[in-house]
Amino acid sequence: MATKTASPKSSSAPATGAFTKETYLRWFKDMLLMRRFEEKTGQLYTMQKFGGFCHLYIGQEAILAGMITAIRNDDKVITGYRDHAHPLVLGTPAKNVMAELFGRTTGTSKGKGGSMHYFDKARNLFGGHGIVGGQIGLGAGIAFADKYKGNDSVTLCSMGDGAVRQGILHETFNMAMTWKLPVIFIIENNEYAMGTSVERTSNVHELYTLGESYDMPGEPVNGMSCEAVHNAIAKACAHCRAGNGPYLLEIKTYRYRGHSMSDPQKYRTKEEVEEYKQQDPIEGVRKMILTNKWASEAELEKWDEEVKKEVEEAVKFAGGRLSLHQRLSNGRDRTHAQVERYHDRGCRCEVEQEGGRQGQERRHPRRDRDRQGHDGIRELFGRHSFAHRCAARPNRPGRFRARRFREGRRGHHRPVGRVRQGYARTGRCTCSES
Ligand SMILES: Cc1ncc(C[n+]2csc(CCOP(=O)(O)OP(=O)(O)O)c2C)c(N)n1
Ligand SMILES: [Mg+2]
Repeated sequence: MATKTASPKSSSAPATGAFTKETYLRWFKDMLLMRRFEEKTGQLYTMQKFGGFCHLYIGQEAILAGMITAIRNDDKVITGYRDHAHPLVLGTPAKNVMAELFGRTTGTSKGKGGSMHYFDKARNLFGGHGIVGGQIGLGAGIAFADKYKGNDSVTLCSMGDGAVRQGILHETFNMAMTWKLPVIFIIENNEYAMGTSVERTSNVHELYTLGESYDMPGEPVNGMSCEAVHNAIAKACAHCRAGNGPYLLEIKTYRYRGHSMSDPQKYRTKEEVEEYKQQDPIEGVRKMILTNKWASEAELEKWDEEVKKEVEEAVKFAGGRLSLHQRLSNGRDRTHAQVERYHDRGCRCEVEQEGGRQGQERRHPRRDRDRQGHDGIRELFGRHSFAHRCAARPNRPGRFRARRFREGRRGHHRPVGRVRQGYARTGRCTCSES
């Protein structure tokens, strides 16, 4: 099979203007790979095949397709946690991207990063960051390093519309302009930060104007059009490479899926989502290809099948029996679902882990489920236990129980020893979505 991972960045940035057949075909194939990969990812997550968080990029693909044809190999990319599509478009093989989700050592971050922390040094991808806005300062730092070393590469630092409300944006804009750093700040404005619309967070809704008080040039871009994105990024790159300092792009886009997989999407209507789907960038590029007879309907179908096969192969490569680490994350994820009502009230939760012998991972699924209580949520893995507690009720630490199971005859697990009961110690919060 002619499996095709997204082609790497071009060695020199093409000029703006009319686009060739090759560019359209590339946009089509790149976006198809991102879309099919994420559709599969969503499915696997729902089937609890992997744990952690899962934020899909579906609907926003034109941003990356347009970006990749406008930048050079040595340009750097950094983004937030909605990052599965970034390594794909930069040329990381789909199987390694999938393996990362499954917590495999063959993943791009050796399975330790998961959905929100993709890194690929060889392809100049600097993450994947779970802290909203965390990448803004880091992006400027990468650009500073390039300027210091005398390179003329540019850093593309993407963030969501929610991230622009973080204080770090203003400090970074100020420094980046003062030092004329070669960085393009890309606001991927998909209209919502979780369930909060742009209108509800500030009276400034045109986010590209946020750079004005620092004299940073900025412009809005249609994020459903690869052509518009390519032109805007090519122009911004030229500005940065000429030593003029940073550039701000507000790319107006939309995510078809919820914020993450557990989002009931009560903050928007189905009609609104449908309206954006009518402008789907993949459909737009498909029409362009067919109208110009650059490929036949059958060829487009064939490419789609090839991409689906590539994704299936990636799943096979990454799949199999889940590791202990992965099962632990799955467990943690279930407990996250249970404490979500606390998140809704603006609380933070703490996750504690009480040590145990790593090898003793006997598990009794039914008891596991039964023991997930209201406040102290238990996950039993032999002597390995997890407990959550809500910071809004600091005087009431989450209770946990740990109980060891020994494998009995006919493979049954039966409890051994006394039920240990205690109070969880305060631990580090591992919930980056809290
Ligand atoms: C510093 C910080 N505050 C809050 C959160 C919780 N959080 C996770 S995603 C998110 C919304 C961010 O939305 P946006 O920047 O628009 O990105 P999008 O999800 O739309 O791509 C929030 C508030 C966090 N991860 N980090
Ligand atoms: Mg957003």
